[in-house]
Amino acid sequence: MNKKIIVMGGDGFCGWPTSLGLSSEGYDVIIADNLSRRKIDVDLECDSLTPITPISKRIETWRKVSGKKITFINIDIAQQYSKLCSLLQELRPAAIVHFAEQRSAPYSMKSSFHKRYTVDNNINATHNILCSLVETGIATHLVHLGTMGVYGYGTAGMEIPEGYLTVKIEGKSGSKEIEILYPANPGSVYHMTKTQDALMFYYYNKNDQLKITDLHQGIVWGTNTPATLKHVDLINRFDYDGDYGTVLNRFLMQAAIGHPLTVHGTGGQTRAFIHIQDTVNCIKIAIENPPGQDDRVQIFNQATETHTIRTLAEKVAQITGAEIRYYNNPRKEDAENTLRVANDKFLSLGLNPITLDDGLLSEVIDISRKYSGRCDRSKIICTSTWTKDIACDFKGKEQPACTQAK
Ligand code: NAD
Ligand code: USQ
Repeated sequence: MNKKIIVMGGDGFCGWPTSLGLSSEGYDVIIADNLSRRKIDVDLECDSLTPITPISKRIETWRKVSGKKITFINIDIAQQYSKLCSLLQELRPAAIVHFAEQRSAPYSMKSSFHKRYTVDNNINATHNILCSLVETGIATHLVHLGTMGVYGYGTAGMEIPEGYLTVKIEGKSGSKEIEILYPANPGSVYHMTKTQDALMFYYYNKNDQLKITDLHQGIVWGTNTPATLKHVDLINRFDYDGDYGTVLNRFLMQAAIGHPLTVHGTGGQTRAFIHIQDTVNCIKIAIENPPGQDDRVQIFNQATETHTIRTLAEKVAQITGAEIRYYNNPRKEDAENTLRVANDKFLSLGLNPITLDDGLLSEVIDISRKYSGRCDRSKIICTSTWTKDIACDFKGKEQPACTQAK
């Protein structure tokens, strides 16, 4: 059986623990990454809170502790098309896991440079993979990391289905029901690239019968997995800065270093979450359950629970005694929304979700405390605003603006 998997973006926050997880399970893992995320840290004058080691050291340490080999290939998927084709032709992997995109919404909104880079990088990367699969003609299953954000964060008034929506079309000669891709509603340039990815998957599946699974993932929290805990040199990255840090990990880290929790707006935004170990579990499940030859794009919602940002802040404050502060929202997003997400497919395939109540919040706090000396407090506030007229708020308030007005 072909156990070869190329993990594109395998040096990143989700990609590294996934690579180790798959390697532990006996897959032959090849990481393809251009290390752009590390270079962006240099540009932003910021760094992972955890001290991540160079990719060569990561791989060598993994070989020593597990006895397993991971190969690293430095390639820019968005730019080096011929190299990509040669790689696929030579390796003929059973699956490609595609993490290799610029994944921060705030980074994608910083300036026209950042908007254009995100579009160029993400759309070219995805299109190059699709095009190279057609050109080489290899029968590889593409597993892509998409986002819950493709559905938009308004109140849908229904449970968000897994990718497709049944709609009834009323015409003069009668009505009929069809299934369409759930209407795209991106909330940032980054999220827009993910909605474009979905359209490219739809097309290449229809035209070339490519086997594709698109995982609409929620916000990932946590840092370590059993594999990254095997040695300190395998530690996963931990982003805490205003561009790349995601909300729950940021709150846990802020509490650990005595910074107020930075709630945007009223904190009434509801979002979907998943622990990093469940990301790894879901990807293994997706690899092992490819769509059939003539199936349409398979879409799974990869999220295990939903919470408002305010609830998360209150939960973290309750555990740690941290102060909560409410900041003018740097983003253009609904102040409040409800969100219900179907995730039956992963549950039916055996996912046993890790939730916030499973005690792993304190693990993230402990890691944050351990590495608090590496934190640059000046990088915590989000300074990337969705439009030029939104002012940065460095101070926040004790109560959200709407509560104060009452
Ligand atoms: P990350 O930035 O930590 O990792 C992405 C990796 O891809 C990096 O190692 C980077 O160097 C590499 N990369 C980017 N462009 C590349 C290119 N052109 N060629 C080769 N390598 C390239 O991001 P992450 O948090 O691990 O996210 C991985 C994927 O999962 C992204 O596509 C993201 O949209 C999706 N996702 C992440 C989250 C989350 O909360 N982190 C949630 C939902 C979806
Ligand atoms: N937020 C705060 N305070 C903070 C940081 C964020 O209130 O200090 C709020 C934001 O305004 C937003 C929510 O928390 O309403 C989520 O923000 P986030 O930065 O945690 O997540 P987001 O920008 O949506 O992006 C992250 C990943 C992205 C992935 C997405 C999944 O960076 O790659 O696609 O989560 S989802 O949100 O489901 O679309």
